[in-house]
Amino acid sequence: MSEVTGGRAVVELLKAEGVRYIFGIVGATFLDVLDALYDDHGVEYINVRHEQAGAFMADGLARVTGQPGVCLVTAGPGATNLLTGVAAAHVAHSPVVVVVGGIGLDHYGKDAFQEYDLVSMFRPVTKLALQIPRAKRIPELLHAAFRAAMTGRPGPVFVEISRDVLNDHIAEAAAAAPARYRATYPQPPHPDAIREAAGLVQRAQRPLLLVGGGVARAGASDVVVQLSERHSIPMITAYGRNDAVPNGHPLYIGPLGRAGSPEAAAACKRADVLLAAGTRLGQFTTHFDDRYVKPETAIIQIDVDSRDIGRYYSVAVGMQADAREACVALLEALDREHACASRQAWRREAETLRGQRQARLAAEAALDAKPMKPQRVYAELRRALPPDTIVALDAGAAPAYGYDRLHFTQPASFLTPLDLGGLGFAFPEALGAKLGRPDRPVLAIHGDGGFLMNAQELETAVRHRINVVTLVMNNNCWGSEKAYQKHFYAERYIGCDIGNPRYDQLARLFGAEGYYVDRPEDVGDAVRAAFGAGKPAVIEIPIDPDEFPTPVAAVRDRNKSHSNPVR
Ligand SMILES: Cc1ncc(C[n+]2csc(CCOP(=O)(O)OP(=O)(O)O)c2C)c(N)n1
Ligand SMILES: [Mg+2]
Repeated sequence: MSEVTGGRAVVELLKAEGVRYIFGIVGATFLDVLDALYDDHGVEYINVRHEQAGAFMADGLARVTGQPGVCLVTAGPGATNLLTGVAAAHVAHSPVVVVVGGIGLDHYGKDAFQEYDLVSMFRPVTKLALQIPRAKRIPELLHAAFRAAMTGRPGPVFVEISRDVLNDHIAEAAAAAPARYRATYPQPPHPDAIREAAGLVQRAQRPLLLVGGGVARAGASDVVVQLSERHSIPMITAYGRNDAVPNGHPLYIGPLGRAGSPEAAAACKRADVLLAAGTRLGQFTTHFDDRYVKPETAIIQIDVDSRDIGRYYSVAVGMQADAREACVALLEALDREHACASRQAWRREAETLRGQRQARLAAEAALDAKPMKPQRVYAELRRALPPDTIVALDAGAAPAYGYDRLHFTQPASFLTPLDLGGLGFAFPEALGAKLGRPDRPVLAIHGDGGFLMNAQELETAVRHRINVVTLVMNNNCWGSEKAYQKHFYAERYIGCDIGNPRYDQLARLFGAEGYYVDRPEDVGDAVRAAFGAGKPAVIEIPIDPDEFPTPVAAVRDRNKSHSNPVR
């Protein structure tokens, strides 16, 4: 029987999962995997300039495709550099699969060169972290990793394989198709839960759909829209999940949460039944208190993971199920047995709130301050961006205005750092997203501080021809944090002001395209030119350095809460 190296076996297993790209930086511990790619162009190694960016890329690809995003890096610093990106995947429930080439087997336990307990380091940010001790166990344990990453609520996994194990040989065997070793069908809801939920919705006077990332992941947006239309249930979205339903729909009010829309918050306060679909009701959506979600509101919570059902708010019905399966069943139950009232007054109320939001945002198109207000930048973007654009938004004050100001027409379009809130996320995330969806325009939105954290990936983008457009709103400061010192520390600014190169010029030095825009009427043209440039492009826009929203939560009690609504 013929044999293959452990490295080749890893490649075959990745290919059986449909993996097209692997992100990382070359290292001596996994050359047997790389060598297997030399003649095999089914998988491309995207050699990045910092492993953190590679992890964000894998996350971006996984978020827009639902497929595994794979990183392959070396032991020690190669792996530790990944941690922040893997944490981003963890909060986003992204199936990122980390493979680390480990040190030689003889050196484990000796504090050898680049030896760290990586399994322990990665355990808190993954669903499963393990070592593969022998070559013959590579198929079994990689299957375990993919099973964990891709089933239930997805998430990242970590696999360390010693260089000796990768170099060893195992019997050649065809890699099994995913359906042979893991569940590939979605989880249906319990019929009793559907009956109870349908009864509650039917009796409600002001039911409201709060739509989360689980809906987009389950491909349930269309069913949610049908539920909304057929049974007069207006829609709002969870924080950073604006793309879960088409924003142009007349029953969509806006996004709930910290930098979300006040109109969505008003609707949430009025709801008597909240149908929370595919959302864990996390901190940025709800603040974990009763400012939006009222104690008298009955909550129906649908989540594929029982861990978060009823965790922050007690529920009237807790339903563990795939969001699409649950919404289809609920729709059928409501259509069949529970003729809902037309709820004309509630529909009108929702439409009025939607109209108020649209008018508020439209008025920002008239802001003509120089340097520009970030709000005006978003008004121009709404006009210029193709409707199918994927947007990756960084942390920071200027990016955060986007939570309420960007419009989406389809799922898997809005990539945000979510509960990680990490800077430097958006540009590499956008690069991964573009590899996953080359057919769609992809835009990264950054402040000046966050962009320079991973700007080195301009070189990767140019070399691999990943044509993403990046917009940098430059206020020469760490604005989101400066806001605290402005409002609560009597403008005693420390650690907040920074200097920057001209980012349009920096982009050109890397071989990308660069634009500098300081007049609002030129934003649209620059965006269109950048998307047509045929290479990666950066647009720098100087913005008003004094425009920071007040950190609202902190105003209530500076000593108790330092949370910033726009971070
Ligand atoms: C990796 C990381 N380091 C630090 C922070 C804390 N932080 C949050 S927002 C922010 C300022 C961001 O500045 P910039 O990217 O220029 O955007 P701006 O707020 O100025 O619009 C900082 C330092 C963070 N969220 N992530
Ligand atoms: Mg800034």
